[in-house]
Amino acid sequence: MPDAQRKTDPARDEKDQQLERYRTDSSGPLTTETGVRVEDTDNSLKAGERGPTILEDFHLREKITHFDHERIPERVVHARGSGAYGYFQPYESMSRYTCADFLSDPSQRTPVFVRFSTVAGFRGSADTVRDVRGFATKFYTRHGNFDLVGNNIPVFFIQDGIKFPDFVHAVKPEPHNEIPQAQSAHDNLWDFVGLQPETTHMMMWVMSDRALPRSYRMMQGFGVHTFRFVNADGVGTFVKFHWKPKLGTHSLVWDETQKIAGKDPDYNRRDLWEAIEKGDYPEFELGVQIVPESDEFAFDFDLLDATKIIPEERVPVTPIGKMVLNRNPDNFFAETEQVAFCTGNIVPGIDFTNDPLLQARNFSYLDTQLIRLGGPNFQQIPVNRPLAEVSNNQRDGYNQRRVHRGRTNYFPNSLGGGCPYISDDTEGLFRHYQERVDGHKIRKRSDSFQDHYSQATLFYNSLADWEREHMIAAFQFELNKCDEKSVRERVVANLNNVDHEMAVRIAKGIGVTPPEREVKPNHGASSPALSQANTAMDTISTRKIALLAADGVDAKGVTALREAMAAKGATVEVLAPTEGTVTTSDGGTLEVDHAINTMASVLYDAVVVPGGVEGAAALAADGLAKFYVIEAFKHAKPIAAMGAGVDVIARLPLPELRLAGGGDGIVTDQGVVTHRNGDDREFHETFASLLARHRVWDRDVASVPA
Ligand code: HDE
Repeated sequence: MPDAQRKTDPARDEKDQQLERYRTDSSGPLTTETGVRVEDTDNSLKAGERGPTILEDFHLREKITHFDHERIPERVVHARGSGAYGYFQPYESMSRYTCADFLSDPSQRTPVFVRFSTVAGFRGSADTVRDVRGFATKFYTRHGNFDLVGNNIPVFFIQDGIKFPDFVHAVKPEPHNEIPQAQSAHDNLWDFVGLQPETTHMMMWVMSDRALPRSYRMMQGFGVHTFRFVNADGVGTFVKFHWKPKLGTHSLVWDETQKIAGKDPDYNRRDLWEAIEKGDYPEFELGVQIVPESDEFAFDFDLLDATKIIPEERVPVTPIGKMVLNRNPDNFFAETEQVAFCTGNIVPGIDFTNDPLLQARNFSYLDTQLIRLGGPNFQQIPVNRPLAEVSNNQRDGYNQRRVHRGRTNYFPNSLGGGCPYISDDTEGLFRHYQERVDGHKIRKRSDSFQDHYSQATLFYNSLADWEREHMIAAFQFELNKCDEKSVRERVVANLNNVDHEMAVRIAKGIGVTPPEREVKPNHGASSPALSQANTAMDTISTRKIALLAADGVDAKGVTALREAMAAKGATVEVLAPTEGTVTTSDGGTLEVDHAINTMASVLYDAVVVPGGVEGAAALAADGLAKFYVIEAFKHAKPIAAMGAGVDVIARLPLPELRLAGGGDGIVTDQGVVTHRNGDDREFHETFASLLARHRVWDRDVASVPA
């Protein structure tokens, strides 16, 4: 929403209104930070026109000093990210399980800020690397901020937070030469993985397509840990949080991600920003898996072990509300960079469990903000400020923005009227869940955390054939990047515990002797909910289609396709040799959206070759245009061709395809839909249904050059 419009919009939520107090626009004459107007900001104060600069130049000193201090330390993990505001609204009251206010009233909207991120790369690294994605949500509830700091993968690399520095050191660039950037494909990571079998389940997910999301709007989110709901009677229930994207969970392919990293390193960031600017607001449904405390030991894994999921077939995910992201931040640094998520930020009705990963996180996030944001007052930064009233005796410190009045800053006091006081009012009061704890102090992993393989096998068994192929190729790619043979061997030996046949295939692709024997038979169980083949595939909303055009293009077919796709929420962009317009076969003009060489097929979900004899002939002679189609084919994207555009496809070095001839109607083969008459509703529907399925996985792409 444009700024001016937003300021007058009555629907602005409370967080937006609160932020309004801090927004500032550039206006008026240029001044120093102390409000003194300056006459010149291009020339420093010098002793003579060609003389030395004088120390007295307060404007120069202030300007340069401020600039010198513009950077803050980037996040030690999740440095690269993008954020947006929105709201959360529950479907019905959850008061049976939790007294959380923001889950109690279906008419209540709670403002949120969400930050999506990659983990390993530095702040300026590319978006489309193979990595877990962070999915952190700050709910500005009436009873304080609740931060649900999750990932797009439901399990984690390690079981105990004390291993986190080791894991992060291993995955980050190697310390001697700071190579490679934002890549897990290097010796150190796989050395750690091979020696630390608890990473196995998570590594299966990271090698799957989950680590290559098409969009932040098309990935799931998970709280990962088992949390606790606590109701007004103090009764606790275990919960796992799930976010499900309305647009389905879809991924890119590996070759594509690597190319996008060069063509558009901001791919996911841009996608999120543009969708919100256009009014295509990303939507996610929040669901919970609810486990009564009496079932704490009913599973063959430990609920406190963050390397495990609760299969959805065992405990279904109950949808409890939806989140809509509808506003981009005004300033990246002020909001997205300075937002401070802390797992310790919980509200009445929600509590922790003894998951040792979660317990360590509760320490780490607060600690990291102190160094990152320069002291203990970071909750006063506008994006972090709660909407709930804040009142306590915490005082002073770097960047204190409050002007506390009065003479008392201690509790109890009588001189300050006893304020702030502890109230008897139970509304919005946080009470710790009264869990009985009894044990010896001991540094030991529970035996119930020792099975590192059953769920890795479950995940493998649950994948569709194409997902397995992608995962095996990913293991091979990453391990082939490891120079040390012993590292590759150890990883293969470990994977043999997951599935023998898989380990043999991976070994064969990385120059390692395949394991001879199966360690234990694959248990054969699967969980369909884990496969992306079973995600929502009923919409093409916000998908981007590249339409290649040259002078002589058939305008009628283009317009009809464009309108049909727009009606379903997708966008068709016209790419031509230059910006401006192309001449259509009927003598008109067609606006060009982008010069073909500034984009690439990897930045689109599908490619269309339109009709028009002259236009098609020009495309057939244009190497760049031809490459769009070949590459889209390689990446399993739907392709459509109309009229003479079909002849362009026919001449490309693609596997044998059935294409529409003169007398044929619509012909679809391997996701390539062709029709001699493009202006046809059924043709559009066929193309749209291919696009809704995201990719055409049963296509033969191995021999296609790209
Ligand atoms: Fe984090 N993690 N983490 N993490 N994490 C951080 O906090 C940490 C873990 C996650 O957009 C840091 O503010 C430890 C699991 C997200 O600002 C730091 C452990 C999950 C974000 C930190 C974990 C996450 C972070 C770095 C193991 C998914 C980005 C900067 C005990 C459930 C939040 C910061 C944002 C960020 C520590 C494990 C998700 C250092 C010690 C498990 C989404 O505090």
